[in-house]
Amino acid sequence: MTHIGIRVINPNTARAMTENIGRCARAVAAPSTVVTAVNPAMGPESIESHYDEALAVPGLLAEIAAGEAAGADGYVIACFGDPGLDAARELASGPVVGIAEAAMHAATLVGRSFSVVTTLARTTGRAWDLAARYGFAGACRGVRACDIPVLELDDPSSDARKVVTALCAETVERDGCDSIVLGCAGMAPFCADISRTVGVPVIDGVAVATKLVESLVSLGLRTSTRGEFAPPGPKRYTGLLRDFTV
Ligand code: 2AL
Repeated sequence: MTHIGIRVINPNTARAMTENIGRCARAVAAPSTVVTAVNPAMGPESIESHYDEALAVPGLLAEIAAGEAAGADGYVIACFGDPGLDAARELASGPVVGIAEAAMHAATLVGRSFSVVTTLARTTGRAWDLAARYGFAGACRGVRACDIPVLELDDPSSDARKVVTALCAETVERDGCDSIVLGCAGMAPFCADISRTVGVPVIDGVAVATKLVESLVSLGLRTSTRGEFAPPGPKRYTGLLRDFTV
């Protein structure tokens, strides 16, 4: 059997978070799948605003280009805002799946409704936008914020795991949702613990996106290049972005 190479891209520059994301992806990948977890060399250390998200995208696209050069079969964008997803699809020859779209699709396969539990309150608008974009606004019962910054999720001295678990349990009660979608890649290591506590499916987009990319690659399915997702045309890029000329 041939190996499937999946590049899981954490679009922030926090290396420890990238390692955790890689572990969670490898835990669900088939034995014959090779997961390479990477993060950009430039950009924000965490993505918690529209500004962070916009400035994370060039580094993310550089990682897609590096993956193409290395022969990657597919990609996961491991940040819940799904930053740069459409642009990544224009560059990549294999499938690209964002963790928010993966998790929301999975949620609607295992129940009628879901709520998202995310980090800072300021990111809740983005989660609602993505639910609408993917056609799941009617299934999304709520988006709740724990107000823990992304990098604190990764800090073993923080009580983040307890706080997020409690918020997930409270959200199931308050929203009456059939499942919980974890709204940050930094919550991926909490998924099994939270599942045991809350009594409804808890969905980590890193795991689902990894399995979806693996499935799409094994089915021979890749992003259509017929229209919108055709490779971008040649064009001069200047200044700091001069290396992004395709
Ligand atoms: C995220 C995420 O998944 N990674 C990151 O840096 N920020 N999402 C979020 N809602 O804060």
